[in-house]
Amino acid sequence: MTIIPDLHPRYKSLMTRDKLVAGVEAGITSQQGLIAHGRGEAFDYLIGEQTLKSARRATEVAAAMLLAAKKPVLSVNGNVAALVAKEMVELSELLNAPLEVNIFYRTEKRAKRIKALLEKQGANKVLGDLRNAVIPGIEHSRAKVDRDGLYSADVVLAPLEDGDRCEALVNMGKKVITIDLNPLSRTSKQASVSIVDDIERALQNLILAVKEDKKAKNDLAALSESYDNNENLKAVIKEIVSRLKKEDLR
Ligand code: PTJ
Repeated sequence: MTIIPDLHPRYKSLMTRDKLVAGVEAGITSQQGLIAHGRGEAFDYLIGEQTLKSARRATEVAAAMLLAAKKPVLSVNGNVAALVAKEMVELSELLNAPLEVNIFYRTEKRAKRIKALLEKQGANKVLGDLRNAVIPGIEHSRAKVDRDGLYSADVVLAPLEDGDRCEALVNMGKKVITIDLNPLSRTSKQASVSIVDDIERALQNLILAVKEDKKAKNDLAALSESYDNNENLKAVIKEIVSRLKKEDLR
């Protein structure tokens, strides 16, 4: 791992890159995951590396939806495992929801390593081994999931998800919550709730929102019923544009 001085102006971003490189070296993250992260970073620059108001709103709705779910399931891929394994385990405990390893560039070795990492962080229910059910409408190997997990879930948290699979899950009648820095991605447009934020910031905020909702006993149904994802994505773009207009480019 590179030694990065903590006074470096890009300290946080460089540390995150190092976590992903370590993920690749440990056989947890795919090489393509590094490229995907680069795309995310570019959007984070436009956003100003902060949580937008619209992302906060989506996060609050996501928390309410997950708490009101009968069978929530949290999907984990190689980037998510490298960056927020501990937080995904905490969220899974708070919601009493299983984690399911579900990866795009599938190898059995990588899936096993992700599962082992989650268990090392304290997870006691990690699905994704059985893959005894198929999501209709997508090509076979990516369609395989656990019958007791993603297949039968009513609400799915699928961060950094691929657009086709997001659409297929929505077509099955599920509510899909995604975390994706690109507000224009197919995933962001297909999802029921798109949190346009960095995965590390989003997970921290989501955990806080779930804890607050649990304490406050808010009207969870009302929170998510009044939400329109398309309108919220438009609000994201407005916030980005108005930020860029104010940016001093000299
Ligand atoms: O581990 P695997 O095999 O499941 O592969 C995982 C990746 C992410 C490589 C795979 O799902 C993939 O190729 O994803 P895409 O289609 O490139 O989409 C990833 C999306 O996540 C892009 O729209 C990025 O902008 C976004 N993204 C990347 N890094 C972050 C992010 N969003 C939030 N936080 C990030 N740190």
